[in-house]
Amino acid sequence: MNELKTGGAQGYLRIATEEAFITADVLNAYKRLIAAGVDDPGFVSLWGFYAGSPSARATSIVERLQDLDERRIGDMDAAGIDKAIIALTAPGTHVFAADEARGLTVDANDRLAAACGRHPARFVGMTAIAPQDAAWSAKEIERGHALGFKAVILNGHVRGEYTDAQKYWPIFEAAEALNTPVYLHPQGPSKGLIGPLLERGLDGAVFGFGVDTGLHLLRLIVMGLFDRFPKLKFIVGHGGEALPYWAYRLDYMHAAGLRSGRYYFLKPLALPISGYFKRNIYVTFSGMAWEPAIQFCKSTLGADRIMYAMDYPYQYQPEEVAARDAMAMPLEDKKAFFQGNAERVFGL
Ligand code: 1DF
Ligand code: MN
Repeated sequence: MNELKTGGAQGYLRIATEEAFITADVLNAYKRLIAAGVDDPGFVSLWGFYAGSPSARATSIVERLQDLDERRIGDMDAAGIDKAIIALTAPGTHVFAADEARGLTVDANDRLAAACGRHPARFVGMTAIAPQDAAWSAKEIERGHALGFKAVILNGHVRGEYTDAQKYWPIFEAAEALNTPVYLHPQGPSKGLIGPLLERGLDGAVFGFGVDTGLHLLRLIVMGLFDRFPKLKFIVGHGGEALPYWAYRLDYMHAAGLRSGRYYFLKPLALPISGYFKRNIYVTFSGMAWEPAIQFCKSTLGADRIMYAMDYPYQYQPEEVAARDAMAMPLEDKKAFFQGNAERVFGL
């Protein structure tokens, strides 16, 4: 295996688009929430592990999440990552009451902006929000944009509520107006969804994250989010959280459901469900270093809609970078995957 280097000798720079960090304050607030017995089993499963386990996986990830300087850049250098697009880790501040969430969110954004200022060639930030307060979040998206952030991180459901409720739509209105993409990132499944997943240890990144996030995005689509905001850009990780593979059946059965009047509350959409994947949605391959899945999305969505991500520090595997360098793909498409699409979609 060739040594991985930054600098683009392979014909493209590598931009990693779903990279995570945490502040000490958010980490401590997670610990307090768990100690207080919060009734959110997905959150308790996830952060009860990372903030509480003595395992090497948990301790090394929590250490790396908190570093926005030499350690992270050293890891990027060792894996040949030129640029990291960094966001507050899941579930962000979505789990807190609104006032606490606002304060932690501002501080996290300020710290990330300072880190991007220290390492402007290596780090790009996403704006964290507190969707509990959508009007405030719309303003924070504007502030983040002014700070130089290139996307908004939406860390999944909001204390069990999905963001297709109209009260959340000021967030999407602001993102569309600034032409800044919304990255819909997983967290533990909502309390209403998690039961049978948690029983078998399937609630986390192994499967439950994708179930919850794919469901969330589908809810937004069928509620007409992208008809209301036709220029809104969404990014979804992990190969599209399985939805591209489902596209045919989603289109067929959604149309059949509409035609038959089975669901009185569903309104017709301007496009089939898969149409939004070709107009509004971009897919990254965080945690999905698997060429057949990447080639499938390239052939069904297009070479201009798929992007590289590592999911640092949760899946820091330099050999996965090398495997994707080696994909059977024309250099032009590989460059789009690793670099060009991220530059265009995030507006770097
Ligand atoms: C995990 C995976 C955690 C991802 C994450 O954030 C995360 C994990 C809390 O393995 O527990 O972002 N991921 O995106 O796959
Ligand atoms: Mn992630």
